[in-house]
Amino acid sequence: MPTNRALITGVTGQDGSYLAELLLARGYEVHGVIRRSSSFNTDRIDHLYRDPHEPGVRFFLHYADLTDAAALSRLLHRIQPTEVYNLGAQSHVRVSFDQPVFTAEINAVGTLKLLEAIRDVQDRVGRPVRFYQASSSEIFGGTPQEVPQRETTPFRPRSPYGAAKLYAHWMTVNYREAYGLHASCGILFNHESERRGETFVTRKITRAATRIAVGLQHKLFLGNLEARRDWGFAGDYVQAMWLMLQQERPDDYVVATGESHSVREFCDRAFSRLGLKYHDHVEHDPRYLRPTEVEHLMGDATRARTVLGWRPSVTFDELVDRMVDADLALARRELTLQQAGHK
Ligand code: NAP
Ligand code: F7E
Repeated sequence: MPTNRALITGVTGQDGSYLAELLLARGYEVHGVIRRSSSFNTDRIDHLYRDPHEPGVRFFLHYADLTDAAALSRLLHRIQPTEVYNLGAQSHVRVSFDQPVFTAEINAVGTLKLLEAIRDVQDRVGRPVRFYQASSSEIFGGTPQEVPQRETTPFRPRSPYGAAKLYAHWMTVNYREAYGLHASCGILFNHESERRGETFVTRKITRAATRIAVGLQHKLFLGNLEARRDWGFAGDYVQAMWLMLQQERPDDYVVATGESHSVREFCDRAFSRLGLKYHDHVEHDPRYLRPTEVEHLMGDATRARTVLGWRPSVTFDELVDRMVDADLALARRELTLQQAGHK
């Protein structure tokens, strides 16, 4: 019987899938929250899933939702996890301007519902539950901007997403101070991978550039090319999440590479790897602009480095290259299927 039992909300997402892999490799029993969907939404974790009737299975999935306090509470009482990672969210900043109330209900109040359920189960069972909150560099927002941003930088979110994440951040800090919960916030800067959702700018670029390279499309429409982000590799960032919960004392940590690049630079690198020039294919579409933009995010992860011993292992160029290479394989497969009349 594993002594470490983790519950992950958002297990079907980019980070959830890498975190589940990490925890399983470390011998944990892992429980993931999934949402009911009319189509399959478990692509990123299918390789981890085994029939629960088989012996030795340590990965389990449960239906619940961050808006459903009763289901969260029931799940916590049933599983009695030693660690809870709250990664579930409406995570798209642009979409949060279209659905601000929905975003707040999941990202802000959903986190509060989970914190309340943890407080309750901890009191009843008498065993501590360690909690990780997926905070975001979007809580810094900006204007006037302090660059680089660190744990002491003032928060000034510029989107409904950022504001909802800031509420969840402060509630996590409050539960730590008010109830002694071992609760930590990872203020993570942008992190990407070949598993990144296809409407975030990095993946949108690598998907389009590779489809253009094999002749499946010709143009890519983007918004603000001058925004700068601190882009790291998601596989590195889930290590930092785990390390936070292994500390004797809970705290909040910036997790970042310390380097920033513009969206234009990302396009340049991605298209160049394919022997293309981005300005021959990229066009502007104002629909992808945000009512309020965060112009420059770059993190100072000194605390994570000194206390957790955490360091990023993938450079910007390596990140772009691995995403392009993975998407090129997908684009080639798509082309083959199309040529065989399957699409
Ligand atoms: P993601 O790929 O968009 O995954 C989000 C996850 O949340 C998915 O599993 C999604 O389920 C789930 N979810 C959405 N609504 C939910 C609800 N109402 N109840 C339960 N689960 C729900 O996001 P990610 O990139 O892995 O990011 C993980 C977390 O870190 C998020 O909280 C995000 O806001 C935060 N964050 C991300 C970054 C980044 O650069 N990636 C940086 C800072 C912070 P479905 O698959 O069913 O949609
Ligand atoms: O945009 C610009 C856009 O949507 C990055 C989430 O994981 O990281 C992510 O939020 C930049 C912005 O990520 C397009 O205006 C230009 O300046 O890839 P993104 P994000 O908004 O930084 C933070 C840390 C999180 O916490 C979030 O969950 O790229 N941009 N043209 C575009 N962005 C998109 N999506 N699409 C475009 O066409």
